[in-house]
Amino acid sequence: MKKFLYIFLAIFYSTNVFANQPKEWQLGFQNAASQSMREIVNFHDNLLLPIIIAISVFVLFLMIYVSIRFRASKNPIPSKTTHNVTVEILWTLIPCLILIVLAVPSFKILYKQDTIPKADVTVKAIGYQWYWGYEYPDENIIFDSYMIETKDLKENQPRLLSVDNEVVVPVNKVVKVLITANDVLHAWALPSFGVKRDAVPGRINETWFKAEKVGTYYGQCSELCGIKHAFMPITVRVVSEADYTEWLTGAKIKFAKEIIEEDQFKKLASK
Ligand SMILES: [Cu+2]
Repeated sequence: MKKFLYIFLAIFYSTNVFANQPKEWQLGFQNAASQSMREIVNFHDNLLLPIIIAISVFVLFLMIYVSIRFRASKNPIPSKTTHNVTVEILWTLIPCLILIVLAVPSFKILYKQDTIPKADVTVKAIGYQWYWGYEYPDENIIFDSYMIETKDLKENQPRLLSVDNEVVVPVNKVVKVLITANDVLHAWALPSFGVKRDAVPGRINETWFKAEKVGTYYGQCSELCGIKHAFMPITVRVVSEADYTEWLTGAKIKFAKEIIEEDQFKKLASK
């Protein structure tokens, strides 16, 4: 009994413990950190879920009703009714109307996500078996991002979600993500931003997000890509504009894509 009480409490009080990563006994979505995710959650919680619950309850009621009302013991001679025009029109029309009611806001959200605003930062994510590689095409930065093994985890680093080199982006800026893969299909997914796109070899998909809160956000590869599919997490650190500029300066040296000339190196280092 005590165990159930703990589970119950965990479900209802765990919301604020870890804002940006999955939590134990989680039922709903992760907390939204972008406008698009807020719209997705709103659509799901306030429209989709009530309709689904209403349909399920209604069907359950009908099943219980017919089981009792038309049970064999009370109806020794079964009815021969096969058609009822009114009922048939209703059970065709009502589901159609429900679908239209769902489709309109759903497509609205979908198309809004599909239109990429002018990007402030562009990041290219490349899926490999089994880690992610990142490039900042405008900044001459390239690096690989491997999961940290459980034994090497530091405090506050969630298991199976932390990586050695995180993607760093500025807060409240449009980040365009170009997604591709080098070997097999992967998918770049970050629940808090409402972002999920397939990484297809030989093709570049794109998506975007605008993170509204500073923090660390965790995602995972979401396309079954082989034996270590579960071990190629995605970590995005959203930082202030100033911190981002500082990170860029260091990263341009540490993760330089092309070899930098000595005087250029000095120029960068002196910044
Ligand atoms: Cu993968």
